[in-house]
Amino acid sequence: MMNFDLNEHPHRRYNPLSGEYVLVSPHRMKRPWQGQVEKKDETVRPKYDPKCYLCPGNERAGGEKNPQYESTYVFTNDFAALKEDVPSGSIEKGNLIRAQSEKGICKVICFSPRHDLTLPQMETTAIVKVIELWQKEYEELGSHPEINYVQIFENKGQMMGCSNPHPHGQIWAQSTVPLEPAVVGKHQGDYLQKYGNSLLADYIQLEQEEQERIVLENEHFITLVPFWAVWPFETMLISKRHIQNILQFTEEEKQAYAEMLKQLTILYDNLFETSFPYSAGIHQAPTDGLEHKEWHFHHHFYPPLLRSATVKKFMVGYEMLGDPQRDITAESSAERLRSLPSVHYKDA
Ligand code: H2U
Repeated sequence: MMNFDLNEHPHRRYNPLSGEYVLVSPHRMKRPWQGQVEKKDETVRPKYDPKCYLCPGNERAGGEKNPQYESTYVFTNDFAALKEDVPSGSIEKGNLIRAQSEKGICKVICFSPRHDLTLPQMETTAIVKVIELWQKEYEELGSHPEINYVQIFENKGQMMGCSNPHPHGQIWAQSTVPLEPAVVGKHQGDYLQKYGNSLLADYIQLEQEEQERIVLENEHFITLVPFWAVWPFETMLISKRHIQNILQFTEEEKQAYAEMLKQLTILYDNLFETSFPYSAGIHQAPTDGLEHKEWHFHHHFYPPLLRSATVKKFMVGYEMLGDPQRDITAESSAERLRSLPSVHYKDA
């Protein structure tokens, strides 16, 4: 009988943050690359678009006018999914029908006044301003007595349902901790209690020993394709220091975080020479007033692309009914990302 080999044989990988599994089928894609590569995306967008609802000075759908902002700009979402003025209440019928009202605040953050830029093309100093706005919003929203969790995220690209190419992200803050962070918090808590250490601090150490899945590393942060990644080029950017939230960054860490966000998004754009779509977001401690020592700051990137600028991975069939599945291994994806040029293809 042959020995089990992660690069040869179908296997299930465990995600210690979520408790879920991913089915990996490396035999279906032994070579790191099989698909076509699209031509470079040479689309040029204007610096200012008079029809864009996020550009400075323009009117939004709700009738309000954006100021002539010069770096970042935040406003309350005109079509907010969560609202503050919701009556408290719940409905229960039998053992099976249950609902409870949910209070919250949704905001939109413009990363830059420039309509034509995205994070990889912005200066690091401008990305620092975005981080500072994330900090301000996490603190302010989190200080509301009825806001117990603040989700900062970015949907980039039409493929991810993003309605406007102007560089922007969103924040949804609410009274309940939603399922993903609740589960991740629980697993980090169980780990801390059992082993006396941060789950992600121990994981970083393992990855540094193995040197197989690391994509980028600087003094304060590490970006890797997690062993249990589901999306073909999924990554996690993790703070080396065991901190619970974005407010605990030192000035140096803030700078290093901005640099890594820029470097990572350049690699992504260079992979298929296109403005790389993704959903990305920060997972950090709830804002319910408790200490949450178990939490370790990290930023997820979930990009849908698989083979080229247009061919994405579908989460269908077995994946909707069984477990998520991938062919290309996390190790091959990390190797591909690592080997890409560090200069954006549009500047090369
Ligand atoms: P996307 O990043 O998913 O495209 O979302 C943009 C958000 O901007 C979306 O949530 C909001 C939408 O509700 N929006 C406004 O708040 N005002 C507008 O004038 C248009 C869009």
